[in-house]
Amino acid sequence: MFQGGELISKFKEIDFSIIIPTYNESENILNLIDAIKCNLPDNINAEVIIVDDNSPDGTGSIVEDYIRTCENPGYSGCSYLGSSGNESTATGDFESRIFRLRVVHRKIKFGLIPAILNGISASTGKYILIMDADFSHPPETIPILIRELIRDPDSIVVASRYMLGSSIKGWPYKRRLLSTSAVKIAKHSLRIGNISDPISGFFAISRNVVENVNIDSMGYKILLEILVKVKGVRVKEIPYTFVDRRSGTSKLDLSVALDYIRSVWRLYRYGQQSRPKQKSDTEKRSSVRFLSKVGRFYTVGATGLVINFLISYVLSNSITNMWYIHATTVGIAISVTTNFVLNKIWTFEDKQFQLGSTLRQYGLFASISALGAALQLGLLYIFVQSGIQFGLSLIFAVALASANNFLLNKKFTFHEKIWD
Ligand SMILES: Nc1nc2c(ncn2[C@@H]2O[C@H](COP(=O)(O)OP(=O)(O)OP(=O)(O)O)[C@@H](O)[C@H]2O)c(=O)[nH]1
Ligand SMILES: [Mg+2]
Repeated sequence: MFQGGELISKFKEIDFSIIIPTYNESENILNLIDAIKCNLPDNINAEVIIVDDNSPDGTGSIVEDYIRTCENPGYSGCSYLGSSGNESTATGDFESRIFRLRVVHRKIKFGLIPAILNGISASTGKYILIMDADFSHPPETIPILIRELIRDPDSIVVASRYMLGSSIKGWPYKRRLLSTSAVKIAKHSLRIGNISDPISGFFAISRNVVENVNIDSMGYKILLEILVKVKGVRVKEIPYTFVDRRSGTSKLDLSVALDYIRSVWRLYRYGQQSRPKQKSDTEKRSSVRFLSKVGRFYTVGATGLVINFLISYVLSNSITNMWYIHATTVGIAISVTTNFVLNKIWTFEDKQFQLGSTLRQYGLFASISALGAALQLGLLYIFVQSGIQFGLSLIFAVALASANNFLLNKKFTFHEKIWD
C-alpha cells in the first residue's frame, strides 16, 4: 500500500539551494561549506551546489572527498572559523532537517553566469541563494537573506555593499574605484537608479522568478541581468560588510571588465527595445510626424509655385506664344497635378494606385486647391480692407489658405487623422 507519510518524510522538499561558483577556491571551499551549515536557520532544508570549472587546484575533487566524509554515519556537526578570526563552533541538529551538498563539474572555465545557470538548473530548492566562495560574502548574512525572502517571496533580496550600514574591508583604492564606477555605469544607463548595489553577487530569489528570465549567458553579473529583465519586481536590500577575499586569487581581469561593459551595452539595448512606449513618447512621435508632413506639404507647394511660374512663363513667351491667361491655366493645371503626385507619394506616403480611387483623390485634391485659392483671395480682401498692409495680408492669407489645404487633404483626400 502507498505510505504517503513515509515518502514525504524521506523526500522532504529543499527550501533553499545555495549556488556557489568556484574556480581555484581550494583554500576556502570547505571552511565555507561548514560556515554555511552553521549559519542555516534550524527550520530550513537546504542544499549547497558547488559549480566548479575543473579548477586546477582541485577544488571540485576536494568537495567530492568531503561529501564522502559526510556520508560517513559518524558525521553530524560543523566547526567553523568565523569571519571575525575567532574559533566559533556550532553543532546543528542535522537529523531533523536536510542539508545536502553537491558538486557540478564543468569541463572548462567557461564564465561565471553560465556556471551559476548550471547550478540553478541542477538545484531543486524553492528559493535560490547565490554567493561567492572567497568569504567576501559573510555566511552570517545568509539567515537574513533567507528570512527576508521568505517574508516576501516575490521579491529579490540583495546584500548590498553600498547602502547605509554597509562597509567594505580590505579593498585598495583602485579596486574600490573600479567597483563604484561599475555600479554608477549600471545605475545610470540601465534605469535601476534606486538599487544601491545592482552588481552584487550575493542575493536570494525565488526559483519561479529567476526561471522566468531569459538570461544572456555572456555577462559576469547575473543580478544585473535579472534586475533589467524582470519587470516590476520588488528589491529589498540589506547591508553587510564585504571583506576582500580571504585566500586565493581574484578572477577579475581586463576581459571581465570588457565583458561587463559589453553586457551593460546589451542590457541597455534590451531596455530600449522592450521599454513600453510611454504616452509622452507616442505624443512626441505624433507631433514629429505631423510637423514632418507639414514640412513636406509646404516643400511640395513651393515646387508647385516654381513649376507653375516656369510653365506659364515659357508657354506665354518663346515657344508657343500662347495668350498669358491660357499659359497660366496650363501652368496651374500641371502644377496642381505634380503637387498631387508628390503629396500622394512623398508627403502622405499613400501607396494605393488603383485608377478609380486615384482619380477620385485627384479630383478632391484639385477642388481643395481651388477652394484654397478662393479662400486666399477672400482673406486677402478682408485683411487689406481692414487696413493691414498688402505684403503682410498676402503672407497671412497664403499661410491660412495653405494650412486649410493641408488639413483638408490630410483628412479627406488621404484619409488620415488630423493629428498623427
Ligand atoms: N565556476 C566558475 N566560477 C568562477 C568563475 N570566475 C569566477 N568564479 C567564482 O566566482 C566567485 C567570484 O569570483 P571572484 O574572483 O571572487 O571575483 P570578484 O569577487 O569579482 O573579485 P575578487 O573578490 O577581487 O576576487 C568566486 O567564487 C570564484 O571562484 C568561472 O569562470 N567559473
Ligand atoms: Mg570575490
